[in-house]
Amino acid sequence: MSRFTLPVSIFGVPTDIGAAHRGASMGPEALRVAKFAEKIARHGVEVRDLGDVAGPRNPQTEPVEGYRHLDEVAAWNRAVFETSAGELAAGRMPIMLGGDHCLAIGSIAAVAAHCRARGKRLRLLWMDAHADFNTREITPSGNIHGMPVACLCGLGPGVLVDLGAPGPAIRPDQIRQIGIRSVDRGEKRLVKAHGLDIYDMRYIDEIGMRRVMEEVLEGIDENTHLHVSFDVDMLDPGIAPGTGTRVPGGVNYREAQLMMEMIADTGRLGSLDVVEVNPALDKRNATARLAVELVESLFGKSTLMRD
Ligand code: EXY
Ligand code: MN
Ligand code: MN
Ligand code: MN
Repeated sequence: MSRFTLPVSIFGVPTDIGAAHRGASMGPEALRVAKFAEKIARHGVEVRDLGDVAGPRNPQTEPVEGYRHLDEVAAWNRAVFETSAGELAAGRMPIMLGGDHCLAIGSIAAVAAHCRARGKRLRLLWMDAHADFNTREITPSGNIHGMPVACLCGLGPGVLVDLGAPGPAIRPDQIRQIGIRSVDRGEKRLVKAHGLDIYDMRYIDEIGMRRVMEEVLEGIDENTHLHVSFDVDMLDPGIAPGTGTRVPGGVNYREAQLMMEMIADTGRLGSLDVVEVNPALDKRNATARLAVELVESLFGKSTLMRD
């Protein structure tokens, strides 16, 4: 039986509104085809699929004052916020199936508000090839999926920063970024200025994933809510080709499994995003299937050997 007491609610967010490549809008269905809900349920968790939230179509327009599709991104994120907040209030664990990574602004703003109201400590594990810490002044693309961490830390437009409550949803010291290997020039300066804790691929190579995860999970206690924001481009493109922003030299299969297993061991997972699965770029749904397998490990799949 699972050690997790929280029942799970999954919901899809079928949009690529914050991304450069079209196709992440099909991510929720690809994950469902890979039996996301059914496979988690095997680990003794009560799972409900709420279906998809709705939002505006992708107008595919050029950036305006540094942001592409800002109004549409805000509308989708409001819908994500409402859904996540509702499930958290009902005592359930929200799992967002993206969609692109801009949607984590809404899901994490909801988690931050929930933690503040209950006096819980929030720790955000940001699994990604990218730091996602651009602002309109420094973005090379205007794509808002390159900006969610900055927005959550208060650097961004009011419609996104103030989504849950006025001001930043989270402080940099609550965040750990893992798998990073592509950071833009201006973005590098900004992450340093804000003291983000980045476990990049070089650090993972040098000290190994076990020690990285020990550091990442250090200080977690029974009052901690862990939010995992899993951008599948953290994974090496050789095992996860189905994503729009592939960067060579990513996390390998066993490293990824170990990350999930060590998080499962804490028993503190409170909410999850699985984003940037793009079936249009995938091979036989391999990336969605791998994502589901990794999420199974987050729910204790591989702990059987140790019981
Ligand atoms: N840093 C680049 C940009 O801001 O355009 C690429 C961002 C890709 C973001 C993907 C979702 O993690
Ligand atoms: Mn990302
Ligand atoms: Mn990424
Ligand atoms: Mn560090």
